Amino acid sequence: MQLISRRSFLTLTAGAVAGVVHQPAAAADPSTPTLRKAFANDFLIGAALNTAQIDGRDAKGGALAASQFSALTAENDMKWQSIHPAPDRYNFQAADAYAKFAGKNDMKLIGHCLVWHSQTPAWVFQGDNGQPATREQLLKRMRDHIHTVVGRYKGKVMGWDVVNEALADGGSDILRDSPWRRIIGDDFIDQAFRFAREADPKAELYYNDYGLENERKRSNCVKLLKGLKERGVPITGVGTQSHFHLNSPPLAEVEKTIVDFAALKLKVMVTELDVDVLPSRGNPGNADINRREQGGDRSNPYTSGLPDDMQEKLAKRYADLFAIYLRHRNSVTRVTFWGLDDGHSWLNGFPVRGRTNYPLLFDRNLKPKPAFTAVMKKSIK
Ligand code: 9MR
Repeated sequence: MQLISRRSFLTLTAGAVAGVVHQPAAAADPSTPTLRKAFANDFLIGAALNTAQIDGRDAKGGALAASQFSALTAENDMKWQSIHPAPDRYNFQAADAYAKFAGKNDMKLIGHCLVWHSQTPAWVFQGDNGQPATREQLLKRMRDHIHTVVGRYKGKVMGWDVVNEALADGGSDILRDSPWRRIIGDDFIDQAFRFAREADPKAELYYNDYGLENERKRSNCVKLLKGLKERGVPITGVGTQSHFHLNSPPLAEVEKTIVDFAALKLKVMVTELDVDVLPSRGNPGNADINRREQGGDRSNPYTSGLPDDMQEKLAKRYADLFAIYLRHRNSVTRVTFWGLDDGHSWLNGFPVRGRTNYPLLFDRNLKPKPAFTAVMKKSIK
């Protein structure tokens, strides 16, 4: 871990850090404490970014991201529907811009994601004469897609979320009912990893999912991953998305999740970290994008700002989480936030549309929040 003297840390006022965002990335003051420097000897520290942040339209956001983070994930632009919208049409413009941005700013690029039940166009699963695709047709499509996309970014993408969210949230089956599974069979996961390995012999290959702090889902995940390893499927790591709330999941479950996966001799990554501070009706931890909750009078209480006591609760939650990540720094290879700042979080629209949420370390003006300071403090030995 990089040592930051207590004195230099204490001069880290909100203003000092905010100054970074008004500079182009390259001009950021090298002595300004940043997340990427603070955790440089522990794990990569990343953020999911959007197109405007990396192509120059949101220059302030881009500069903040480049100065603070050592890894980036495209929040949406490398998903199947974005990068391969029609059978014979790939759209690499945005993804190429991420690769360029990562190279220019010395950041590791994470590929998200290759095989997912969501954000995949309907044609992928369609066969001839209005019938569903056959197993052979869909395997060929999967292989072509993986070879084309992974092949293009060989040497540029450090690791791929090869299969995303294949586990069921309930019921008796381990795997989710998805068109991938229905058409190909349970081995669609093995096949995806093998195609990815063919396409890039060196990239890290991950299984990525949410809600793994839930004991049942975690033990199903352990079974799935053990099976992959036993069959010689080329998997390098597991991503625990970590879409959390202030009080759930319990810290003990967060820690157990890391320990259980590390025991499988897999790299463990926190891939989509955020902390929802708004009231929830139930199902916390279920990040299934298709889930919706009704709003109500009390569902959106902080439209004009997050009160100090809530800022402190969020800061404490993040400090507790980073204490765990640091305890397991030998197994945790990356911690990525799902978004750069509160204004750009998916949690403003999920599971209730149109709310004002505060789940990240930077506020809507890109200023560091008390949670940022709390996380930075954890890095001081
Ligand atoms: O944050 C993403 C949001 O902007 C998209 O609308 C949504 C659907 O593509 O996906 C969100 O990201 C998801 C990620 O890709 C997979 N894990 C859950 C994330 C939050 O839904």
